[in-house]
Amino acid sequence: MRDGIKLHTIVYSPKDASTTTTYPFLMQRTCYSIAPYGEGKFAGQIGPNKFLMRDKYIFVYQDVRGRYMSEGTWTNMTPQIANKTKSSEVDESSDAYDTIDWLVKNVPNNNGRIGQWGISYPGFYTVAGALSQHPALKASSPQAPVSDFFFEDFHHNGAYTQGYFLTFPVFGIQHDKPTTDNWWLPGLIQANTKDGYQFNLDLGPLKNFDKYYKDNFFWQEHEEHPNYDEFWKKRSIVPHLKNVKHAVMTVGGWFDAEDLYGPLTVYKTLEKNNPGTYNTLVMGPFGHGRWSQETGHTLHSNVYFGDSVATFYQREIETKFFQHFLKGAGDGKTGLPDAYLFNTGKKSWETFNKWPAANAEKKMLYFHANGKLTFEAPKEAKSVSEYVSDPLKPVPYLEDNTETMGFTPFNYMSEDQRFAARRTDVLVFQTEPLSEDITLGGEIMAKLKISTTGSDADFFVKLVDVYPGEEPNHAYMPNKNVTLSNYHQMVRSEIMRARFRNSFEKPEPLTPNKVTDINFRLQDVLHTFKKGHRIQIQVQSTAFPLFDRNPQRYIPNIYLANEKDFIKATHRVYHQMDLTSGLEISILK
Ligand code: PG9
Repeated sequence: MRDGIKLHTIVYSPKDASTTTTYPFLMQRTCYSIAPYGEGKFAGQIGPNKFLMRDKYIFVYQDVRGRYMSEGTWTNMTPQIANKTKSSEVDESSDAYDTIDWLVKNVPNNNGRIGQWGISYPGFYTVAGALSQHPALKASSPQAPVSDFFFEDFHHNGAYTQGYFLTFPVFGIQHDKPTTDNWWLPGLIQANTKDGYQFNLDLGPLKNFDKYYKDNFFWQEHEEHPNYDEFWKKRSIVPHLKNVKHAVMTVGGWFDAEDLYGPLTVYKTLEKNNPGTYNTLVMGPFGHGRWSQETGHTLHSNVYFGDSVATFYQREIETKFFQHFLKGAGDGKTGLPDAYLFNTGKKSWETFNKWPAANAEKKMLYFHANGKLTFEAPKEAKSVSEYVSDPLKPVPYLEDNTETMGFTPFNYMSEDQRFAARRTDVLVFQTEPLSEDITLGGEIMAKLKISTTGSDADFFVKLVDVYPGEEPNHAYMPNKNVTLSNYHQMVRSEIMRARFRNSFEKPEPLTPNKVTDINFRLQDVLHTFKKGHRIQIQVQSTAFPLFDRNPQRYIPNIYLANEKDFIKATHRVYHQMDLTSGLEISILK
């Protein structure tokens, strides 16, 4: 690299490459190792999918700075340097530029064009690489890209994603020299339970993680930066998404529990800042990165979406994108739409010439007394729902315990929510069975009027598709203890930590018993609620251990809160004429 650091890079060249048979590059840069290392050692599959592998490219894999066999110092979400002038000023864009330049000039029989792709953290490196401005870079596909750790992965709207508690060794221990080994393994928490709810509840306040992570620099950085300060802001790639001239296809999964904010934000920001640049979005019925793995019957948790959906994406969308820009005319006439999105209710692909769709109509779904939900504003003078939230008995974020000691959450994004609907600390508002299909397509805003006896609170809002009682099970139910009759399918959810309601940089306590606006965005959806189904919205104040518990008494830094700081509080949600609450949704006719 320009600062002298060497990044370990593996190049797989087709055997028949020659001066008359040249190939483009397809590159992935990653923090997760490019094993297997060494001459003659080969991965089972190379490239984004088997179609591109068979179609033959020069596939390139690189350990990013500070990871595995590469030199240098690791930092999470390498801060992007906008105007680099000195060779000592390096970031993932400059490392990508220097790598591309070396490849084009030193790898024989290339056709002078390079594409890049990556899922999740590699998706972030793809976005950063897209900002490199290297003339040989013709196509980038950031997939489930991490864009900003304060709004996805480790935090959602400032609430800490406690479901990530096992991952800190991977990201918070420097390697002392290039290595092919997983140097961070000894740092992993060895728990003697599979029940993550109990493990985290027994652990108590977040400060008790210090017994595992006191030497983990990424955990310390969480403790030191509870608000959206310079530390997190400079690690967001979103403000830099300008002057992108080559083709970008951003890919995500509607049920991605890790990076959903990223793909949607990257696509929309590129669209806004780079008019005229080929910029498209693909969103499938997938969990994190599962569009890269064909499973035959395509399910997420208990929901079945059809067969070979990942193969369709790989063959008809991803392969065509790269072929066009790396081997073909490269004029943008790919035949692919601006937005290729899977409708998770109709269970079929739909195409749009822009997203959010031009014909989306914003409408308010209002909460009402007795748990009703309608498109009409409430007329009552006084109407409120309340619940007692107890951080010592938090609402589980899902009923199935098996994923709570996993590295990251997964199933909850479409999991059955009826267990929560039956709790007294969860508010439920739902429509009558629909007389016709209603398609929600686009952005969603939660608009709540609340008050609380405490001085801080979290509001976790869930958009749920309630199936009719006669809904039959499909043929591939992964869990024999679940019936789709009256299934409360999670469609979308998001948390808002009330202290950040006016500013993520400057948190403010709530004034006890004072009516306060809590407005926040849930990530986009494309979901048809079918005739006979109900639209349901749930509101709760804990979702554990997906998110850390709010003490509900304002503490400047929750990472340093003590047991005694956690208090029960009564939260009220107003649904009356002058104080309405509900979801602003986008309806597609
Ligand atoms: N975005 C994913 C992730 C990041 C950090 C911790 C855990 C997961 C990913 O890179 O897979």
